[in-house]
Amino acid sequence: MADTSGSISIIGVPLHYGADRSGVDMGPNAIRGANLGGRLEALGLSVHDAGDIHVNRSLGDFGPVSKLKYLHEIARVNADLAGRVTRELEQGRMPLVLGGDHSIAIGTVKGVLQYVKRLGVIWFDAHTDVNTEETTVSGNIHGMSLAVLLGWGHPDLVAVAGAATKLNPRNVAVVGARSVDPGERVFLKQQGVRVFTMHDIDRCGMKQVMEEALEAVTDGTDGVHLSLDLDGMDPNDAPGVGTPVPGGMSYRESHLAMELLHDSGALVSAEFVEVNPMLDVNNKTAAAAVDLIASVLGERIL
Ligand code: HAR
Ligand code: MN
Ligand code: MN
Ligand code: MN
Repeated sequence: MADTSGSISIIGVPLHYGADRSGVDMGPNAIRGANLGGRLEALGLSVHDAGDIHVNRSLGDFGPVSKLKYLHEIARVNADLAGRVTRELEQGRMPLVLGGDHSIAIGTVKGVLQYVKRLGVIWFDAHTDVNTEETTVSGNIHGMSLAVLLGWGHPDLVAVAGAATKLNPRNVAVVGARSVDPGERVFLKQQGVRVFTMHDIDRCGMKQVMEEALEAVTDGTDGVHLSLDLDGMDPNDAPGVGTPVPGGMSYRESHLAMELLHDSGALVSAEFVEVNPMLDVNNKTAAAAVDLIASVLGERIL
């Protein structure tokens, strides 16, 4: 596997259809605008901005057409994204994907899986995103992306980058969960996905939780992807998200999680999603995203 540690490729995905709420499509530029490039260059990294994946902007006029809202455009954007992510890895660059809503994890992770076959995933989120067409109440695909990555969901989504391209549930760890739908609970148990809830973080602390999560995602894998939904953080620290849930991970806990993930040496790719500048307060959430990105890529206080 190529060493991508010194070279980063930023890929923006201005997609909001998976959340069916506008604003989150402006996430990539809000994160770039919070001095992302400068912070990464200060770490001695070589930064390449690959620009944005094209999203058809006019669909909003027609509204969602199926139970899974905007299924076709979401599948198309994710197929495009998967190809781009694979190419960046092949060229020796670490993909850093900026959302957009969390449905883009389908493209990012499937793109990484083309290159790193045995991949672990840390899913930092208030939610577990394992709904399917059968269990979803909202019809929003951002609540289904992890299920799709495990091979479950609408065939058009599972087919992105090939239906055989999927994660091993043993190597997936959700961190920060506090809003899980009844159908998701059943699915998580059946699949055997490790879920570290806020209760676990309260009781054992982030250090122990991350140690256990890292053990699961590095066991028999060749690399780890970070899928970080900003709503995993507490809404006081990250107010600019579409589906805030109280009682989340603090700014410091989130930082510690990033630092421990960096120190594992296993990170091969990352994505930061669900930043909605229209709901943000003084760009606090975009700035927090940049702080966490810098941390997971090696920034330290001293
Ligand atoms: N579980 C709910 C649903 O399926 C809420 C989805 C949460 N939204 C996200 N994903 N931001 O983490 O609609
Ligand atoms: Mn390029
Ligand atoms: Mn999510
Ligand atoms: Mn979420």
